[in-house]
Amino acid sequence: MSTFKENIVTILDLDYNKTVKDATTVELYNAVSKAAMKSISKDWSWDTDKKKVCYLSAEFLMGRMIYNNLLNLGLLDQMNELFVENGVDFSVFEDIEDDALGNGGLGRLAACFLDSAATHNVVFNGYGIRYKYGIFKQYFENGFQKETADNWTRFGDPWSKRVEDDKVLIEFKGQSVWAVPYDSPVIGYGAATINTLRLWQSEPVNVFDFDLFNAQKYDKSFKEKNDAEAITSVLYPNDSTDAGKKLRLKQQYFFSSATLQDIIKKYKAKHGDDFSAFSSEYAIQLNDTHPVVSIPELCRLLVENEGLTFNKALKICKETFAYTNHTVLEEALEKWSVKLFKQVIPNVYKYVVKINNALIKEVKALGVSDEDIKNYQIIDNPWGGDWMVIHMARMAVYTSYSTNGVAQIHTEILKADTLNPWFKIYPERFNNKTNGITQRRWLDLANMELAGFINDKIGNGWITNLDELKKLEKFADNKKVLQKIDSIKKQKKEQLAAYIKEKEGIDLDPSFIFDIQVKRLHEYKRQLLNAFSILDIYFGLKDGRINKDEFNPTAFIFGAKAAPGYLRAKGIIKFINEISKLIDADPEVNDKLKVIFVSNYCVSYAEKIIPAADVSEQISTAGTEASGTSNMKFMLNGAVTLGTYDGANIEIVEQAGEENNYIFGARVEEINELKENGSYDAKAIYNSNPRIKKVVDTLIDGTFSDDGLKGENGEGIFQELYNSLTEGASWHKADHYFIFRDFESYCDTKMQVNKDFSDTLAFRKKCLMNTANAGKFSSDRTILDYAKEVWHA
Ligand code: NBG
Repeated sequence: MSTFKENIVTILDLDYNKTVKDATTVELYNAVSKAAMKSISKDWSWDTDKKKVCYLSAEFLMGRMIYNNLLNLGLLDQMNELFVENGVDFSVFEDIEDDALGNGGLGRLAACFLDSAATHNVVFNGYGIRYKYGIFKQYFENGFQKETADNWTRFGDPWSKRVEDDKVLIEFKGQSVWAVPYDSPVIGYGAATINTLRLWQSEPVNVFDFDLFNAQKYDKSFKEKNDAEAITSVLYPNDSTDAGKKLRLKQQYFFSSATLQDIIKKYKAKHGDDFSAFSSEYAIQLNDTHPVVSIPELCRLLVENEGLTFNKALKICKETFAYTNHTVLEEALEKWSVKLFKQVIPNVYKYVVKINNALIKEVKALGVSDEDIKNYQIIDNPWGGDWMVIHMARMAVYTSYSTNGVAQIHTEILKADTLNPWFKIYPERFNNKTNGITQRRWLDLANMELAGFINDKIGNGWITNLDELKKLEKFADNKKVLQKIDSIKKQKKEQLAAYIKEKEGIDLDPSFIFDIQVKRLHEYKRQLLNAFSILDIYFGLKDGRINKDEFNPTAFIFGAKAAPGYLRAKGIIKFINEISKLIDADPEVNDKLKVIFVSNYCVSYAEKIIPAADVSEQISTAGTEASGTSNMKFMLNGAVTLGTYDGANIEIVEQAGEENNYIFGARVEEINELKENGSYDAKAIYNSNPRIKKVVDTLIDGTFSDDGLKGENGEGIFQELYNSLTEGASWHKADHYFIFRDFESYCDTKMQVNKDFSDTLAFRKKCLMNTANAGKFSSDRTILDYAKEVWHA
């Protein structure tokens, strides 16, 4: 049999008539990927007797697949050999593949889960949407975020195969489309198990109307095709209008229905019409509320196509579905307008009504009073009048056997607050599964230098059992080891500086502290607080409050995309870019401070940024960040966390020790109290604290210009940000996210980090303690917990 290397050479020859030496990068990429696909073809199948977990998610943020797949297949060395023989650089594919089909932590979590499940032999298949354009590409113009479409398949898509035979019909009111699956292999480490990521693409039933075309009505002749393709054209289409909302609902129904039809078909091939084994054969995990329309859809399919009674169908749903909640933010808990729902999928709405009726009967029997029923109703009018909505989270909790949060504090908040009425009647359904990340991508691949060093010291068992890292603790006081860790960090910082120079054209001095905040841009994540603290340091250095000679030069690095319609988030990006400009132009401080907002932050960028961090900024208002997962990646790569007691930060500090991290700010209890008793007076703090006033006033005192970027009501965006902090807005009180409350303790703690950095080895000891205690945050642990406690797989 020919080897992987030989196959690459053959494919290049057959497909392109080229050799490794003269092939273009794209040709090489396609040949290597195809050869790898060939090597797994006989081990990759859906067939298994084990329990199958179906993970339904609107996002899968896979990142570049080629290196990871080759690593897991054990083929990376062969490729490298071939490349060395032919003078090709190992990292040639860095600019080839993009990571498009997700937005943030929720999508990246799904990708880490796929990797962990396949590595630990859990049958776990992902189902989602094959968007034509994934998340937009971001660039800056005069400090403003601009967006362009990301056509991620422009280099081809060698890691997937179209499965024509498995296409299914999806019916909306007045529109039918094909859902056509594209399957990608998910290869466990050591090729333990090969699972599947199945992404559905929407296609027309009739590609083209010949009669209309003949009649020279060209646009109309393609209408059906365009309407069908629109469904899977973009990730999270702008939903500020009804048309946008409709499209999102269509997307959700599209991939939910396609997936369920697929599962039923596979089930029936084995069991015929007897559905009694369905829930012991399949578990369906709903990743947030986006796929929750699956619940009434499964009822509908079982009743209308399979002839089950509604009660039987409902019972199967309750035994099959499990739901993960990823947010407590009110605006992110999806509620669909009944009117819209009925316009798009009236057939499914009928089952929502039936489920709602069953629910009311059931909770009444449990003793819920008529008055309290309103806290449970799936179909409800929360704003009064006849503006009826469907609460997707409520439907998910009712019609499933498990509801989980993604970090301990988050699960506690769900139980005590967000979903409290449900916890009261179904306490046994609630459980916590703290998120995790895969160490294969986030350490072994992203930081080969550190990984190699760890292997030398404690062996490589950590690659599939991250708890092994604990063995590093015995080196915590070993000077040589700490020096080595410091030099590896420097190397990663130099690499990042070189990359930033190449990508952004910006100079970055690797001897600076790298203080990094990378995540989606959102007010609750408080990038604005970080920006204010930088200004506070800036003014402090200028007026002598901070001693310039004692201050360790620091680079503050940001990466974030703002949702295209989220004006304040875009304003914050502009603000940070303005700060960067101010500092660069000021010779009094520019040898001490640097602010960089990298463009188009994505998985591949994260793989470069995270290993280079000294400080990980995790500064959300306590009680708002469900978990966070970048915090875990930073920890694993030996950065200290500068953070609030929020999300998984709490567990990180619990594992690695408070003395090795930097915690500041109000705890969730305090925030809740401030909210409840209405005693928080942001304006008063602003007026009485000159440091706060000084940095906040830069929004309006002419220090910076927003260059005409407008806010919600047509005022300048900096003015609007200022108002939101000092006055509030129609939908919230002043300083909604308690920036002023935490400002001073944040700045003080940041200065403490800066001071501690002077003692290099003491600082690297903290870093090492973080790496050594990151075991809990492997997604291997998370997946095995789900498998045992939720899926019984
Ligand atoms: C996000 C949370 C993060 C969390 C990820 C993964 C959504 C709706 N939620 O805190 O904001 O880490 O989910 O669980 O994207």
